[in-house]
Amino acid sequence: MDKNLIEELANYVHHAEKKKREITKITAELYPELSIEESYLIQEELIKQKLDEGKKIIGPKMGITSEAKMKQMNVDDPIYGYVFDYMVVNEGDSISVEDYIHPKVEPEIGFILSRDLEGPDITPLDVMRATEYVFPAIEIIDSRYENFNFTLPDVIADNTSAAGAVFGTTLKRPESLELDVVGVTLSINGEIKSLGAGAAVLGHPANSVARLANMLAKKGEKVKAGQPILTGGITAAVRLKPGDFVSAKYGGLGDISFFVK
Ligand code: OOG
Ligand code: MG
Repeated sequence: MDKNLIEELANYVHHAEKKKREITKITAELYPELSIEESYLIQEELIKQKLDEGKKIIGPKMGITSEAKMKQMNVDDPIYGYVFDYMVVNEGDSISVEDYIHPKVEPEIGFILSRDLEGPDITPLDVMRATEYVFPAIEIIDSRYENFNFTLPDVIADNTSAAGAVFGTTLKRPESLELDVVGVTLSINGEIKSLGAGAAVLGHPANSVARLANMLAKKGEKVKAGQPILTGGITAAVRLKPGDFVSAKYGGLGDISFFVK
């Protein structure tokens, strides 16, 4: 794929994010033959543009790791992207829908490693051994594509819809919980909108981190110690509107909440 085209397509999604205006997916007309490998090249260029603007990577995120997400988005393979500093929302704060295109939220389980993990043969056990803490999180996703409609290469090029993250402050040692049976409820204005358990994420969220390490190894990269890692939405994502009070409650991992203006 030509370097100019990679740049042009990265600009296309980057501009949509900045202008908060939805765009037609890349595979619709611009470049229907976009492959997975090419889409990660566009994502890399997009990340580089953000870094060049002084934005900082907070940590990696996995996406499409649960059946609920695969069904909702009509795509079927785990993918990764990056959460940046400007996306972080503090617990108890407010967000404004005007700062996004059509934001949705999804509950996730996060990991922080005490040492780097370098694929290609990382196992979930390696992940558990290298994990310092697990924590609860709510991811705010905001596909830049019309109606959240995309193919796998489209969403990879769009940094996997990354737009916001609320990191919960309950840090637990991984062996103190059975992460696969940690339950979560996601409520809007006190009404439960979705629920699930850690096992929804590839059987166990540690599998998601192992998968991330093994995917990054193809690029000669690793999962770094100290960065918060999002393992993917446990449930289908829920659309936000002004006036919403969002709260997620986790078995043994505390609660997270924030307001929407
Ligand atoms: C893509 C992002 C997926 C997850 O946790 O599955 C994701 C999307 O659904 O727009 O972050
Ligand atoms: Mg997510």
